[in-house]
Amino acid sequence: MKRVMASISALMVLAVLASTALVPLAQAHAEPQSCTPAIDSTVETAPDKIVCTTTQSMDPDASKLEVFDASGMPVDKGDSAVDLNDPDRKTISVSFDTAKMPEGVYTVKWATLSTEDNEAEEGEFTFTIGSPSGAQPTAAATSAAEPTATVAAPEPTAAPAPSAPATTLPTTGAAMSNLGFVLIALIGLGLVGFGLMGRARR
Ligand SMILES: [Cu+2]
Repeated sequence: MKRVMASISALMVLAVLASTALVPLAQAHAEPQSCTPAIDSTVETAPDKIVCTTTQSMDPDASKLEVFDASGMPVDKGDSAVDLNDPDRKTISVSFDTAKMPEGVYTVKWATLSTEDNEAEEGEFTFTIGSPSGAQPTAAATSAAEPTATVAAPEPTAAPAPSAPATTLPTTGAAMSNLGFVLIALIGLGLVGFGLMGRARR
């Protein structure tokens, strides 16, 4: 009987390890994965566009990028489009009116509809135009002095809010797929347990 218990607890440990290993496999909607300019990066001059690849395929009619300066003014040309030349539909871009883009922090707001799991998701990230160190605080201070600063003020607080569901939702998804796995593992466990008990009785 001791051996049976030992086998069962060993299997339990295996089940837990296996379900933990599955977590990274749970993809999180059609979220920007890598962009040019890169998410949170600092570039020296205004790029003529931003291009992002996403974790899942997008519905071209329900996915877009919009880019705003620190005062909340749009700086993109409103031509956001999913690249139809990418058969995976995982590339999206929007071009910039670079005349509107001095040094400063720019917010990219994205909204996507995944054609893989039919889930809509949105969020935002920033990139900065300026010299790699020191220039950003100056740029921020300059725009803060403008009367439009009140519009810009909610921006930083708004940033964590949209990303909060983004981090919670995949976790729920992962938890659910783990639950499924754990159930299967438990059923397997029960079968093995019965088998061992049967053998032990003989
Ligand atoms: Cu999803």
